[in-house]
Amino acid sequence: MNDSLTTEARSILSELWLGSATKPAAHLYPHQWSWDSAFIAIGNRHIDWDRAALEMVTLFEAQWANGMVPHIVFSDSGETYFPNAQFWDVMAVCQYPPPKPSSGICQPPVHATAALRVYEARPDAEGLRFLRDLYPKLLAWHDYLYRHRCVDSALAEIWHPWESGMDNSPAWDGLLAGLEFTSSEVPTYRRVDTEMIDGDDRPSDAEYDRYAYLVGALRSVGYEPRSPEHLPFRVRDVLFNSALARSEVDLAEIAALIGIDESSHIARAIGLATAIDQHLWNPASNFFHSQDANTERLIPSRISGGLMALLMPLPSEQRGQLLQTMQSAFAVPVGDNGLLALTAPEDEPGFDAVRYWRGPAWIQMNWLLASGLDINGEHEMANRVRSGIVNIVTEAGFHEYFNPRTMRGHGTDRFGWTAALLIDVLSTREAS
Ligand code: 9WN
Repeated sequence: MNDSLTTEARSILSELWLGSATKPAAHLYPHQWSWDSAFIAIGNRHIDWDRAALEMVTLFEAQWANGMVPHIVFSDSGETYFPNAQFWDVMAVCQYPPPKPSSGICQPPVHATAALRVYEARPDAEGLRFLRDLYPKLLAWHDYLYRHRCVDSALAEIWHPWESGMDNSPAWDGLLAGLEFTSSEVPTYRRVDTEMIDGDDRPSDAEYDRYAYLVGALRSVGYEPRSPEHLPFRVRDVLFNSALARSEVDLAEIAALIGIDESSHIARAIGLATAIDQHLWNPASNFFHSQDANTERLIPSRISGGLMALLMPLPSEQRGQLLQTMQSAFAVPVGDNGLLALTAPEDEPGFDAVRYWRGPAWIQMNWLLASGLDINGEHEMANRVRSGIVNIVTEAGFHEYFNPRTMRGHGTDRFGWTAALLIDVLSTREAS
């Protein structure tokens, strides 16, 4: 293993440890985030198994009565973040107040995948106990998504760009521009992110107005809308649904390990994969696109979330077409035999090489991509993506995201999942 890189990654993860969970970054993200915790646990399992397990357990202690796992669980670090717990106000507006102060939305369901990986690092009685305790909670989380988010479709909907994890992706531009609201409908707020890092790396104020408006709309219905009319933003996202399909496959494996019939999980995974193929594949662009659930139209933007359909095995012709799009539009060579996928192609309307989610390469997206390539038997390409991850972190440090053309890091530094997934890539490479 590359010792100095691993030592640095370890010290980042220990700096970010909050006592029972990990914050994604000092100052900019001072609480626990849902999908960050899953990726951080995947890294921590190699260096501190107890922390990896506790990370997941802590996240699920914040699970809502309806099964939702909130995207932020607020810590009492006293640090400033917008939107804070008061802004979400979940304790006051939810029908069943959540167990801990949290946000009122969710993030991509990568948790069963993380739980299985954590177990694999400790496949003994302790590991099985961890799975046995978490299984009913993972099941309730997935049930929530089918019950509340699969509205008139086999595919789950997201109700806020933050739920995609790819917050200001160019894919959401058209929908956000089409929102109709008056300034009095935007709750009062003050951004703090741009006081900490370069505003050129972050979403614009106009986008933040829309994010705040959408939180206000969800808050006004206690975060449990009864009908689509209460939802100005409804998207059937490729990454979100592909992560859910993969998590169902992993939940099936977890079920089998603890002696529970896994067949319902397999059926759900196949149902999702079929729906992704039927509804989100566009043969004209040879790509998977997210769908506006209000109009049932595919969103024209090509973003790296579309590559995550690889998290389920694809038929060979479609796989070949998707990989061709990936290589021609997304892939950038990174150091010795490495490559990384951009979050959007350079000729995509709205592309920006440094603004987050509008072009730069993210480590967790590339880690998911490498997993998907392996699942589809494309091991050589998967290894190139993993080399890209190691090469860019070696060159540029542990940033939140990177411009692979300049080999420079952007956003915040000493970032949690960058450190964790670097450890995972180096450890699994060494083991194989
Ligand atoms: C809002 C924590 C999170 C990530 C998201 C990323 C960013 C938050 C923000 O940071 O979002 O959730 O304030 O910008 O977009 O994917 O989970 O790292």
